[in-house]
Amino acid sequence: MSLETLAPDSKPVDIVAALQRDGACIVREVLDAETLERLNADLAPWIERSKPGSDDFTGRQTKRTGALVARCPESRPIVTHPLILEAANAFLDPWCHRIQLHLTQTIHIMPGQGSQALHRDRLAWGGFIPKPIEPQFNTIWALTDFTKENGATHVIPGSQDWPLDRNPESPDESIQAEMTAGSVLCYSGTVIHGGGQNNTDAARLGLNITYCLSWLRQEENQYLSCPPHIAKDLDPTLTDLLGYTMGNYALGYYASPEMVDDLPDTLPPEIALGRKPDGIPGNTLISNGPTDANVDDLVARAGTNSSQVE
Ligand SMILES: O=C(O)CCC(=O)C(=O)O
Ligand SMILES: [Fe+2]
Repeated sequence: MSLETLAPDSKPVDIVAALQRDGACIVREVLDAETLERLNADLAPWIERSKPGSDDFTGRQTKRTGALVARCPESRPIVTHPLILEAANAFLDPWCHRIQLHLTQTIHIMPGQGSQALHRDRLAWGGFIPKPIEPQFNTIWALTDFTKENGATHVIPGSQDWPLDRNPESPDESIQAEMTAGSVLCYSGTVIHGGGQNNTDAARLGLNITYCLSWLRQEENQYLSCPPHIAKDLDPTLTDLLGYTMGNYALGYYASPEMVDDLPDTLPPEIALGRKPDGIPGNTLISNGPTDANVDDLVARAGTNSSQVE
């Protein structure tokens, strides 16, 4: 049993192949030292002020910090990292038109924290998603080195193929994702894994960024963690991932909170951010509603005038 470690110049298809085979893989040294330093400096004040978890699963000696897209500009290029985003899109493509951001969270495992219960992240949806559908593509970026001693993530390669009700018989069935800072562990929503025990006197810091099918509810509510007044200044690649775009024909439109005469009540979310929708092929909601000709007018009336963007 092993976890494949890919080189930094690997292709998205290599990650997808490893995830399909093992449920997880490491891509080593994706972030250079300078990027890592900037990222850690941006995150540190937020982690500093975060409280440890209040139950055993989140970890009473573990600090979790979210809303990273809104709070930490340095996290944004990590969320949209081309290698990872392409791999996530390719991996989840069989089950959706689009993917979206599921959560952003630093996981700061402090000295004395025990192992997290092994689990599958897809249980966030309560076990209702049929087994053949893979809902999720996950990453944990190592922001400190991940070692056996400091709590490197445990993974059971191959467990994505087990029946969903099969649990590991012993923690020894797992292996740990040991990797240097700047490397990233990629894993599916179905593979069994969990945070490790920290036996050292320094914290283990991971940046957990996960993606899911755009027709599922997000674990971290991105419309609240990154509301329109912040999202409107972000890159469209990022705002599409947050969910400010149609997820499918008829999925994700909004109506202006005030009734505005002659305004379609099926507005694509981009209008609330003050910009044109990208649209998705065949989306007649968009083509029947705001067209290129009237989109500026719509943005003026429904977007920036809306209380959602104030
Ligand atoms: O911190 C880790 O290594 C894993 C955390 C995890 O799997 C979770 O919180 O769902
Ligand atoms: Fe997890």
